[in-house]
Amino acid sequence: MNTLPSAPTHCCFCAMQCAMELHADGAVKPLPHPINGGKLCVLGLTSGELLGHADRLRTPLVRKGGRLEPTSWEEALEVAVQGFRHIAAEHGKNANAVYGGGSLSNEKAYLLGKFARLALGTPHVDYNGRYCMSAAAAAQNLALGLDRGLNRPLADLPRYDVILLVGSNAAECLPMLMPHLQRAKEGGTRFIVVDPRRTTTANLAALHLAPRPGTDLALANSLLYLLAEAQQLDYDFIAERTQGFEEALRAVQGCTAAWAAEVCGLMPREIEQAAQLLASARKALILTGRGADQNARGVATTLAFINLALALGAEFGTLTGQANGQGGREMGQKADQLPGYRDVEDPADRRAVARVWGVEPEQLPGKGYSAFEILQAIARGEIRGMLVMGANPIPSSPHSDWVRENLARMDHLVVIDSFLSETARHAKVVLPGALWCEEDGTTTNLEGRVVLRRAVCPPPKGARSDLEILCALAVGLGAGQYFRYGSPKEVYDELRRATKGAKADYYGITWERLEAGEELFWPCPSEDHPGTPRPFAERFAHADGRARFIPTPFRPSAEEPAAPYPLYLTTGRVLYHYLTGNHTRRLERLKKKCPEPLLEVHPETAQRLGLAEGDLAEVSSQRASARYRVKYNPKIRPDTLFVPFHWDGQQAINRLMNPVLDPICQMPEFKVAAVSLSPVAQAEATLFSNETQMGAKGNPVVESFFA
Ligand SMILES: Nc1nc2c(c(=O)[nH]1)N[C@H]1C(S)=C(S)[C@@H](COP(=O)(O)OP(=O)(O)OC[C@H]3O[C@@H](n4cnc5c(=O)[nH]c(N)nc54)[C@H](O)[C@@H]3O)O[C@H]1N2
Ligand SMILES: Nc1nc2c(c(=O)[nH]1)N[C@H]1C(S)=C(S)[C@@H](COP(=O)(O)OP(=O)(O)OC[C@H]3O[C@@H](n4cnc5c(=O)[nH]c(N)nc54)[C@H](O)[C@@H]3O)O[C@H]1N2
Ligand code: SF4
Ligand SMILES: [Mo]
Repeated sequence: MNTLPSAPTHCCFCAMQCAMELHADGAVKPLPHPINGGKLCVLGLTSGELLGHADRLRTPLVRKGGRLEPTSWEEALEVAVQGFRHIAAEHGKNANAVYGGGSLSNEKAYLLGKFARLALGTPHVDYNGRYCMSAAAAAQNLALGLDRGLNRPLADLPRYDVILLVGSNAAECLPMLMPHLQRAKEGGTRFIVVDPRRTTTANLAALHLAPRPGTDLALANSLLYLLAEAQQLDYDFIAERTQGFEEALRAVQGCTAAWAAEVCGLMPREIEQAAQLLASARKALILTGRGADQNARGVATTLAFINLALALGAEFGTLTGQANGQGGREMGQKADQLPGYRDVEDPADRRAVARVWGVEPEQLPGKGYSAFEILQAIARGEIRGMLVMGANPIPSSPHSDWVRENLARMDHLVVIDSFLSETARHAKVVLPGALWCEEDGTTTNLEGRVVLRRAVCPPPKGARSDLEILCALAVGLGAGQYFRYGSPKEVYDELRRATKGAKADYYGITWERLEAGEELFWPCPSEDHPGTPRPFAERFAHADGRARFIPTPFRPSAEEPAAPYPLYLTTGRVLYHYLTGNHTRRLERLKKKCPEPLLEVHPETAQRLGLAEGDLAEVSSQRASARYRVKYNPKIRPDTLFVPFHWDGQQAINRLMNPVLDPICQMPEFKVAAVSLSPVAQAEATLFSNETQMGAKGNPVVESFFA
């Protein structure tokens, strides 16, 4: 491993992938770079504190007599391997599964997919991106022929004179995107922001619409209808670059402003104003975030906004969230995909990957279950063993009490993580892995730009690099011949070859070009190719070069508020914490800023129920109840509550969420549930916690080795 006392790298948190210099002592300095212009947000600035953190896992753990006990690497790997072997022998290879993550580098994601298919021989490999980008990814694939997120460089943003931002709180979630958006605004771009809350991001907006959660589809359909009625579409663009317009238009007939206003809880005038603003644009851009796609109609909703963009001759992009959310979904850790976005059921794609892996195509399993379907198969007893790497599915999945029960009960759960996550607490084997800066690697940011993260130090004594761990497990499973690598670069070189000629072609993006600081966007088919910053500039990625309109008739949410659950609950993020908080809840600076999840509620709603700011309130859905301190937010819809999902234990908001899935991409409905709200008597006010697994305190199992 090539390590230095300090190294140029990129942040471990969001999909911006800001450039930074990291020192082995944890000091962080922003680097000048087109992504972040020499600045970092508070998460990036704090990230170095993960290095040398006291809670770091420094020895493998194996469950003995119900407790996780420290043990040797030899024993832990043996127990991990024997568990998978035993399950395969008793119940078949398909009874094992792999659950990956979008924080993993391209090399780790690639090797994890290969591990599932060749070492475990199971089709069931999927990842947390299923909960994140899968709706927008599926929609872009269907409509544009390719999913490459934002599909343009950040520097292009000021080119648009109107930007419609749907369900994205960039100010807290992609903080370093804000300077790009601000620059656009200063140059005259007018923003329309669609969010049930008037967030800091919405301060950009010339027009803010606050629809009911889960109703964006009705809004998009109505905007298309109104603009078509007013003959304000780009008919040349529709004729030259698309197909299927007439049918899509038929599907929105009757979607008047009055109808959409009724469905969305808006004023007809607000929808008409949005239509007029869009019509006034020479060039508009529509961008979607998780507010638009994390619901059981996420694909249809994203498609409806793509239809709108195509009809206007405007452009469309979606904002990826996780550090390597983009690369992570291209490298073959998805149930239906092989590296390079290859189709696991397409014979030519299978042959291409099998050739690089040195196996027969028949050896590659077919399509497996998606993330939540894996959890359902565990509940049925069909899947009995699982390797988790780069995810924390207990707190991040809907109906999480049910998920926890099933994972705790399964025969064999193995987790590779650098900190003991909620999921790891229920494992049979925990293997201490590396942080992002302890192993060289590449990621692909929200623009589709590939960046190189250099290791600044090796993993601490007792922990190992994730790549090394996967290779050791593969050896134990009898597949060692396919897992011989001397460095992350060797994995990357194989990955380039496996994606050669595929949609997400990395072949021309060599490690050396990245080291030399070249700005490279995939696809990049050869070493002298400049890469593709704007894949749809000339043609879309379908064989005929045309984008597809796809009809998107409106469907309501699975759960609508009605007595005894009269309010909407929606969920999302705050600036100071990241996803399930397994990293950020351990960082003092961030914890101090934001020690617990707050329930955002409109003051009118709160006062009607006798709730003052800071009071403890109970939120209940059909599935569970949880208690939070009340935060007045006069900028949220009075019929809607908002709770961030970064915490665990009793305050894990996913205990309440509805596990209904989008039929096309299997995205859960994270943005809509029907709930009730009530005050909690003072006497009961201490009966909750959000920190079941943090640190050594109060956890007898880990005290022995965290001391
Ligand atoms: N600080 C921080 N940054 C992060 C993350 C983090 O956890 N913390 N996570 C990263 C990841 S993985 C992701 S995917 C991104 C997510 O980034 P965003 O998509 O910006 O994040 P969210 O907060 O989930 O949702 C965005 C907004 O959607 C709104 N919303 C809720 N329901 C609806 C709805 O039905 N319709 C509409 N239009 N809006 C709705 C919420 O009020 C919220 O303001 O952030 C990334 N960056
Ligand atoms: N209610 C609700 N639920 C949601 C969402 C929401 O908006 N609302 N958003 C969803 C979204 S967008 C997402 S992306 C998911 C995220 O869901 P999860 O992926 O399940 O949550 P993370 O916190 O990202 O878990 C990552 C784990 O991997 C570990 N890790 C990080 N990097 C590495 C690495 O390089 N190697 C190894 N071995 N481990 C690593 C971390 O320590 C952490 O424990 O949550 C989803 N769940
Ligand atoms: S914007 Fe994202 S990538 Fe940049 S420093 Fe903040 S969390 Fe890290
Ligand atoms: Mo995400």
